[in-house]
Amino acid sequence: MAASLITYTTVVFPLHGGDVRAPSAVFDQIFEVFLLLGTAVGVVVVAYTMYHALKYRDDGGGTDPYADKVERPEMGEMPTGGAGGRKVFYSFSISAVIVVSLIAWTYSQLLYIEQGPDPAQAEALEIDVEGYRFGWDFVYPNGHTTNTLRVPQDRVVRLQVTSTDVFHNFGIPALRVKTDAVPGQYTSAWFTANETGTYAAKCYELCGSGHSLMTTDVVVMPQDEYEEWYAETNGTAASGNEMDQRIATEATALGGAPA
Ligand SMILES: [Cu+2]
Repeated sequence: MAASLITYTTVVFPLHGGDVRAPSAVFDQIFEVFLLLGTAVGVVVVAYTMYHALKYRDDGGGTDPYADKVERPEMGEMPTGGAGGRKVFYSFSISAVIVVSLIAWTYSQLLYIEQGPDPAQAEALEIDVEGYRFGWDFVYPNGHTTNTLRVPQDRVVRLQVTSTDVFHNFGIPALRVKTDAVPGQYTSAWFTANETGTYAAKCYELCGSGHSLMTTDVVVMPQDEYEEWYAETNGTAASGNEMDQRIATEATALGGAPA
């Protein structure tokens, strides 16, 4: 029973990406780690400075209460003390350990973003993205082309991004996706959205007068709704509305009247 249930689940949802760590989670974690560490270092440094500024402050009496306890550096000579360089050694080595670990960890996280999850673990939905002045075409595996990116929830989506005219840059800020759209070549990006909803995709490369209008919707749908929608796509053109919209945009861009 359990085995057949697993087989059934695998057959019905062969491409489940809900367990895959989403790029948004990765970037959020990098941000949190840097924020926490930066705050901790800031607190230590400021507290240490304040403590000593208070402790060794001029009390106005004209006398130095620490005169016989500490050796004051004279003008032109190197300060002594610091326990034979131990303090310098500790602060250098602790800083080095923190910085090197941060670099190594961040790099490993970015490698994951670069490579994407193991394809054997989560088979991806492949969508071609074509930027043009001024809009986006999304081409599905069956050939269906649309201006609104619809994707299922909890599934790895791999984008192959290109441009049909000038340089563009495709980005979905909420899902932490961003990659160049360069004519004549494909760049790839991937994401997985764990929550349904409508997100915004934008162009991030100044590409002409309509650049700021080069925004479209990314609709993350529940898996079954997505399957239903996808089954109804005829495998060729966009739905009437979307195609009309695109023709209108292009006609406006060319300076003519909408077709
Ligand atoms: Cu653009």
